[in-house]
Amino acid sequence: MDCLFCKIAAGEIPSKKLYEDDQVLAFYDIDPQAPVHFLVIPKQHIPSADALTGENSAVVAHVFEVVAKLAAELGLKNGYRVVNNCGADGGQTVGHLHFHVLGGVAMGWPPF
Ligand code: IU
Repeated sequence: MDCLFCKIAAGEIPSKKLYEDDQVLAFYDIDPQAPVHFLVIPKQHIPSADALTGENSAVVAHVFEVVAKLAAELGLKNGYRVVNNCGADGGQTVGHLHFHVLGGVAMGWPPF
């Protein structure tokens, strides 16, 4: 399958890795939008949040456990934002489920 994040998960394309286990990989975003900006992806190819089902959604809970662990390790004591862009209107550009974690600055809301 020609999927960039599958290739990163498989180690075929290098990434600035933060954490890895059998289910997920976390790595720094190549185009950071905050002082701290990393992505957490399932290793399994799931195209987007729209493709989550009872069969494959357990990994999302694990993603959030890893987010909490990494945020603590990176010292994001004041909080952070977790973003999933889903589909064209959501701004998704890479067709493999991923969660952005942004921190190190106070963010506003709404985001547009
Ligand atoms: P999006 O939610 O699909 O728009 O986010 C894709 C992200 O993947 C985006 O922030 C890119 O900077 C990031 N990214 C990356 O970290 N490494 C890459 O090789 C490519 C995109 I292409």
